[in-house]
Amino acid sequence: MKRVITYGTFDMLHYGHINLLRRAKERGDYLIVGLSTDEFNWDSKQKKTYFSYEKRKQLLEAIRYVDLVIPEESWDQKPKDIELYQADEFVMGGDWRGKFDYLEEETGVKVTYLDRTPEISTTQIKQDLNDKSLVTDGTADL
Ligand code: C2G
Repeated sequence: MKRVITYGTFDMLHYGHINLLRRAKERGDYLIVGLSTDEFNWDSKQKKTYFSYEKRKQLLEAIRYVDLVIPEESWDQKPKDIELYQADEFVMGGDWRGKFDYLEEETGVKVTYLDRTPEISTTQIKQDLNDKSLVTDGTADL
């Protein structure tokens, strides 16, 4: 069984996240997701998530591509996780390209970066939701 591992915040889950998880799962048989805790997001990524860790975990566990969700509490837990969960491949979106190459030397895991899905991000969603011009008065133009 080929085991794949990836990490992220996955706040306000959208199709860019789903595309990443689907392609990560396609590279093996079992997908582990290291989900950033609320504390890690705030302390280490200065991110305030819309959904709490428990809600984000619930959403991820409902996705058919995801087999196990574990907490991501620090930047440097990856080698231990790779060992503990016997991951054969580590997958991240292309915005992280090069940042985790050290894992290959340190653990022997195969490191793969997949292209990001263009034009969608949690930040973009928040900006669009703040854009009043996108808000209709509820009367559809029939
Ligand atoms: N992603 C993507 N396409 C998008 C948006 C996100 O492929 N349009 C990918 C990211 O590249 C990442 C994953 O989806 O691989 C999760 O994205 P985030 O929730 O933004 O995760 P991030 O904040 O990058 O945290 O230790 C690693 C960090 O926890 C990654």
